[in-house]
Amino acid sequence: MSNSQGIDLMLWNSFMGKAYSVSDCFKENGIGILVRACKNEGFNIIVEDPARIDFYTTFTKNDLTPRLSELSAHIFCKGDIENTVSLRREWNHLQENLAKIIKEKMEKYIEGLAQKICENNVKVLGIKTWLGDRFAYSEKLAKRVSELCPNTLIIAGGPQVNQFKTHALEKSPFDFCIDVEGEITLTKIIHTTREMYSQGCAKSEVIRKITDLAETGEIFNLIYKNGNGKVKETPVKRLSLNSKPFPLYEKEDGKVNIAVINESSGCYYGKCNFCTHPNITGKYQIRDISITIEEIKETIKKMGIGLFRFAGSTTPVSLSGRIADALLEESLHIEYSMFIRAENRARERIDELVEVYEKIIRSGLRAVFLGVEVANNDILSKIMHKGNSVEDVYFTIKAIKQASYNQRKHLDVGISFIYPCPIPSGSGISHDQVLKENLVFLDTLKSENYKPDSVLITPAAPLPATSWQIEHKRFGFDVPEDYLQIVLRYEYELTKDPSTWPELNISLNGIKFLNMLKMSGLMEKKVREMGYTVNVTDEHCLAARSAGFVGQMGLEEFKMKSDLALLTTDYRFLRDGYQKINEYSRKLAEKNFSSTNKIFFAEEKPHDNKACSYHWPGNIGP
Ligand code: B12
Ligand code: SF4
Repeated sequence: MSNSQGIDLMLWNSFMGKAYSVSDCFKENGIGILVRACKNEGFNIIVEDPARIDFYTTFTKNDLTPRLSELSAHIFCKGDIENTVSLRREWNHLQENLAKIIKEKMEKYIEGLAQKICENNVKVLGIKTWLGDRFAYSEKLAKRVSELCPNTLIIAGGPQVNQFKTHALEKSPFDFCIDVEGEITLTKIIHTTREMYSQGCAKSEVIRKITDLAETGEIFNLIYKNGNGKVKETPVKRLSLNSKPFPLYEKEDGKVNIAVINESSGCYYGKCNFCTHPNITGKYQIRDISITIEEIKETIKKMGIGLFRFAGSTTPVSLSGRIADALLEESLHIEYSMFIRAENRARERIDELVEVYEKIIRSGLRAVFLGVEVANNDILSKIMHKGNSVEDVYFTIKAIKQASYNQRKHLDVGISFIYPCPIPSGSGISHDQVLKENLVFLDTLKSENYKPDSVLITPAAPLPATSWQIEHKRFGFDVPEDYLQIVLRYEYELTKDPSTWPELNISLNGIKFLNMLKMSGLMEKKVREMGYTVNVTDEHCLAARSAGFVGQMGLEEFKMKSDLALLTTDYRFLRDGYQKINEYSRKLAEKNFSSTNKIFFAEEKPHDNKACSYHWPGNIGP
């Protein structure tokens, strides 16, 4: 059967039946970029992106929600100690039932989606894969589509493929995976598929043709199975960040109006033994500042968005300082957050750092997130290979906080620790000592009035292609044979008590994973007792502040209510919060449309969504 009519591509943002994190519904720049690239090629495409609060609300609606909300108020808010044991039992029971309900809904959803793919005669199904259950459901959809519509080519890409590379195809029912970025390879495959289907070829011939292209080195970034079923990957070629298309967003798409900007990609350091980011993003790149500013301006002007998140894994102060210069020069009003890394020689450079950060804050920076990992120099250098000392981290945090005080503008600093972590052999350092040093570090910052706004703690785990994974024995990890296949589908929910997480059959120096989780939980408890807020990232801070939650109490309230919304599936708090964020983002954007501002265009009124709905970017559906 040939497949020459119909939709060229359906792009599905994989989903697991309910919201996972507050940031799920932010604008999707990765999909937006692929949509732009496909539209430029003239393809007929459909985007299925369930990460929208309205969709979540109707999809997840179930009879357990009211009772879960009631229970959560007793267990988590009122601290109803007397009844907590029995209430918790009921809570856990309902959570199990909820999981079953969600699973049934997902099965129906997958079936419906597969039917839709058939009815629309979709030539290529592209899946943006994420971790855990979302990966497992991506596989389920792929399997069902290949049964129902054997002529649809199934291609997976996105963060989970970027992280697991060939392992993502080894035991999965996709036809191909695309590594790192999809613009070139995906469009090439769609062209080939279109052409071959128009000549009446079958999918098996298309697969053979693409495999031949891979074997002869004519297609990059492709993960495929050769004639013997062996999974291979062609060399990875990256587009220069400057030539990457701007994302094409649908106007009223029900997403949260915080837009991601590719000011850089990856990490300029990229040598930490535990970190998977360099593997996910490939070679580090900085984009020309003029292009970054152009994208920000377009997003303000055409989408009415004033809130941004930088995509780089660590934006160095040398880059953010120059971006700030350009933002200030153009008098752009935006607010944004980003990942950073402690600056080297921060003690000697403290005055310079305070000065640059003051400027960056004036340009709109409102939240940063950085890894401390551990407050012990021996471990930082020998185990983490972090390239920073504890002193660097301390003085970087101090500089940022001081700059924020000087500017009288609040900036949230989130930091993360890995505890428990591997320890250099023969060093005599104990986990208790590490815990103590971490707490002393936090206590010092607090007593000197440089207290970070949030602390995130996770246990060590060897992630794919990191030194911790490749040389796991050297670092004291014991992992099962099929470890990467297990982690590929491992589902954990940060909002849930780690003791309810599924067992991961790994250990660190004989400490089983569940006990490692308990150790992280202990550090978390102690950090809370010191008066710290825990487990909030920069993007969550940006969201909380934009939704009107101020001070530490405000952040705590936002965190607790959003966690409860995720746990109970009663999404009213998220829906209200997102509305406030969108309003705030729009107001920020409007500030740029005063008659004196350079990006003001008299003929357009971008703040009036209805008035300009015929403008860019239009609809992305076929
Ligand atoms: C910005 C960001 C987001 C944004 C924007 C989404 C985005 N673009 O991915 C928001 C805030 C929405 C987000 C949310 C989440 N994120 Co996030 N995010 C990032 C961050 C910082 C940058 C991503 C980025 O902008 N990359 C640039 C864009 C252009 O790349 P891209 O989206 O991957 O898309 C390209 C390719 O992957 C490929 N591609 C993508 N999809 C597809 C599909 C097909 C078919 C093909 C062929 C190719 C392809 O082509 C695209 C264009 O070049 C990264 C860390 C980092 N520095 O990389 C984490 C990261 C990707 N996020 C991560 C996670 C875990 C999440 C969340 C699950 C929750 C969380 N924060 O913990 C949610 C899930 C969202 C959802 N819908 O369910 C993990 C991913 C781990 C994993 N293996 O899944 C990362 C790596 C951070 C980390 N923990 O280390 N995130
Ligand atoms: S942990 Fe941070 S500094 Fe280290 S390689 Fe990863 S992104 Fe870069």
